[in-house]
Amino acid sequence: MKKKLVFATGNEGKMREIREILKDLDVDIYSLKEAGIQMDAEENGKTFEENALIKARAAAEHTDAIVLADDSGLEIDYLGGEPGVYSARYLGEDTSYRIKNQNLIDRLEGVPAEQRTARFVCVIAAVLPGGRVLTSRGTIEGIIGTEERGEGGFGYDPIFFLPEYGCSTAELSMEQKNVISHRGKALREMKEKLRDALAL
Ligand code: ITT
Repeated sequence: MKKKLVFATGNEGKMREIREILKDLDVDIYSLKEAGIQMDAEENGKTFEENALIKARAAAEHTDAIVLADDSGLEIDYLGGEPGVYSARYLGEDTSYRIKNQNLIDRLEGVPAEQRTARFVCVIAAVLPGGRVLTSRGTIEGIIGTEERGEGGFGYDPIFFLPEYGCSTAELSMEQKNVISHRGKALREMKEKLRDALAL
């Protein structure tokens, strides 16, 4: 029988990407909702690593499955790394990304392209049955655009511009984004670690 893997996220945009990236791993993948787990982990860590582990450990209390969690965000150099670990909570958790994205564009008004550098960061934490912990990290570099572009992806994707591709990450297909994204990189590294640790 296939092993069960629960991915501890309530973000559906992330979950779509995760399913695609992990589809060749020999496990049955469940979101928190599908696993019937209700949790409200307080993400009070100062780093992506700490928060990913907080989420994974909180979910692991409810299941014997392999548990993974993703903590990710956007770091804008000109803003001293903001919104960083606060990316989901920036301007309020329920504020639309139209508003969040426009606010960041406004804060960078008049700033030249070479100073608009930014990166998406993704840290994945795994808690294995028995309690062993694994982590992996991926980043993608880009610049903050001067307007929203594209309908794909989620969150800050419409303002995250990739100069070498001439488009934002919201203008890529999910498959294209997964090949180069922070989440794609972190999850492919995690896949190898899980294969080694659990002979998957
Ligand atoms: P979970 O904690 O339930 O997984 P969340 O959305 O609260 O969901 P995070 O705390 O990790 O997750 O916050 C990540 C935020 O960073 C996310 O809500 C987006 O605003 C942003 N983000 C992360 N990856 C992104 C991506 O690939 N594209 C666009 N925005 C991204």
